[in-house]
Amino acid sequence: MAISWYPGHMHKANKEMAALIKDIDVVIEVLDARMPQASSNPMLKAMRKGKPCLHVLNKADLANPHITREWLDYYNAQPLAYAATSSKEKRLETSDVLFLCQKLMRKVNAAKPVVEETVPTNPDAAALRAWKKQNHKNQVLIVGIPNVGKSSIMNTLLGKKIARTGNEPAITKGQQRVRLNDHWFLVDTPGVLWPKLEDQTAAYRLALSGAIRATAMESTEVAVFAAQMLIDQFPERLKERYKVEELPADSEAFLRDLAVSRGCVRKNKDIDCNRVAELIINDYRAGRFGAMSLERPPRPAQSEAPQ
Ligand SMILES: Nc1nc2c(ncn2[C@@H]2O[C@H](COP(=O)(O)OP(=O)(O)OP(=O)(O)O)[C@@H](O)[C@H]2O)c(=O)[nH]1
Ligand SMILES: [Mg+2]
Repeated sequence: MAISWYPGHMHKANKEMAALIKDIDVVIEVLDARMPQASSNPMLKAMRKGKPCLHVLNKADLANPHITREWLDYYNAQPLAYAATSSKEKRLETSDVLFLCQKLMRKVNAAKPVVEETVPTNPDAAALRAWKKQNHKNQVLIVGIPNVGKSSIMNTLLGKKIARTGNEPAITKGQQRVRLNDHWFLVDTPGVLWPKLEDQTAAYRLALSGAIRATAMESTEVAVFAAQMLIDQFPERLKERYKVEELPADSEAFLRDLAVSRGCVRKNKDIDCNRVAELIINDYRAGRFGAMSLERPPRPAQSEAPQ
């Protein structure tokens, strides 16, 4: 079954974000550190064009730190962008975010053509302009896919629990604007996906991460995807977690064996496919296979590679 989840509330949230973005100074794009590419929303990318962006690789505790470093270098090399990590153990610091946002705004201003200020002849207009300049509040928009940790980051930055968080997608229902300090405001937004998830491998990664509502995916298919990915890329972690000596090459055979060994069997001895699917999906989401990254940043084209 092709995975797709774009309910009405996301369409509405996207429209509201598009309307707001012109008044935004910096966009914080929260990404899943295990899968920054799959969790980067192409619609948001198009929407924020020209706006400086701080890419936050969240849930870094669940990703391979060496690969996360590669992603940081990848984003830091992009124009009008910086990157930072945030994890359960080491949350993003407010001072770091303010420092990076200010650096981004200086970059934007440096890139702007110098325009001679026209002196308004009307003294009221001059006063209004000066007042507006003095009282301009910078706004940071926090965006990202569902369940990636946007509201958790906002709460950390504010030092108190203002936004509701939870381990399921679509917890945040509407925009929430709060004051960070005298000069900066933060706007939390509902998690959004895009109408068609063209890359279905990426869609399965998103489903496995918890970005897709359970009713919009077939958990048994996501479990088969997870098992195959673990057999192919992390076989030792899989053996260690479930205490098995040998792995079958086939993910469905693996899940059948796992169901039997973990008691995911009905009274009539049939395998309880949903229970075993939940088991492996929850183990992945909780990081019980250890920290693992599913994606590496794209390599620079041959001609751009350093000699
Ligand atoms: N392991 C880990 N979990 C995290 C981290 N940050 C947030 N979480 C968990 O991720 C889940 C989702 O967090 P939220 O902050 O509600 O995510 P959100 O992006 O606001 O979600 P929506 O509002 O539903 O789009 C919660 O269970 C958090 O505890 C992190 O750095 N590491
Ligand atoms: Mg939220």
